[in-house]
Amino acid sequence: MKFIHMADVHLGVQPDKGKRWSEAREQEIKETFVKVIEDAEANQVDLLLIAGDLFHMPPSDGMLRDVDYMLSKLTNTKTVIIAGNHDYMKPDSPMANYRFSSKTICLSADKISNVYMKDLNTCVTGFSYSSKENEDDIINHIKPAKPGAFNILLVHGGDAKHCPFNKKTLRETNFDYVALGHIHKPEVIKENQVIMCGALEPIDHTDTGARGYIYGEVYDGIVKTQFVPVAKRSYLNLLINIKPDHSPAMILDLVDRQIRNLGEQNIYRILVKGHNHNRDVFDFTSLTEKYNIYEVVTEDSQDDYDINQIYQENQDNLIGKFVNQLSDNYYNDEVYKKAVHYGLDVLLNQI
Ligand SMILES: [Mn+2]
Repeated sequence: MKFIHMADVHLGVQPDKGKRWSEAREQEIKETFVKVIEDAEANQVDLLLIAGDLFHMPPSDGMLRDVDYMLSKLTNTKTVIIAGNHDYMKPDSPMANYRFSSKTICLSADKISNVYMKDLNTCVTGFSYSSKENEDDIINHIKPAKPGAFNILLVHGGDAKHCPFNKKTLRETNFDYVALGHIHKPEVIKENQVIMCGALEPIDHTDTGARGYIYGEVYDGIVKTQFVPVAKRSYLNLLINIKPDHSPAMILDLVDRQIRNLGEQNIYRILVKGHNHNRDVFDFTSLTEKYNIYEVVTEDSQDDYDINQIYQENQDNLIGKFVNQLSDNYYNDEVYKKAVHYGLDVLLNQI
């Protein structure tokens, strides 16, 4: 039995509203979803598991018809979906009443149910959300429904307000595979058995790193899984540490080079850290026009000097004498404060 496990596709989301890549991202998320369906077809996968938040909001009939049409291209694959906290399913919602023409089953809301596929001797147990939150620790208590079959648990959750679970309990599960969704960062909780697959595409700048889906194969009850990165872009944090001999032009060149190395398609946060010795002004406008830069965060550590500690450690030398002479007015006069910082920049860097 071959399966694909994905989650948190968030169809319909427009990430980073107002940024120039925002609309392209909405489209890319759809394209990547289609890519997974193509992969499933190419590999003649038996089962496609979608562990919640396929849609960014409760889907309309039109959105469901679109997805149903895409899934109907699968000749060999059955799809099992649950609704998550974003695409939750109220009893009167289009999703609760939709009849799929593809081989797709959406598990019902709130009450645990299961679907047994005789040809695959596989049973999927799980439930959909009917509202934005579900604080039950239900996951810790669900048991496999079909002894002798390959039992899969399909669940959306993992924080206090969304089906909290205990990782230790999950590691001792009697399910043969636990397909988790909700947390956008992928995590293998137990190798080949309990996996948070992560979002299919990153949705915001906190979703750093590679994203994709889990591909699994089961032979004689033994599961082997692998992460398949398919996201078209990543969010990356670029940490730039300023050194005393850096100039603004050098820093800009360095960032430019790093972005070209890491991929111009990616979306960057530039974090400029360290002590800005020369009080340089960094203007990233030229790079912001050229690349996808979410934001530039400059954190000058010029106030990091601990004057008391520096004095204690340097009482016998020039640094201690210097601090001592100017310390009386350090906290109440900005000019003195600056003078001490400029002086320490020079003195401390000579040691
Ligand atoms: Mn979610």
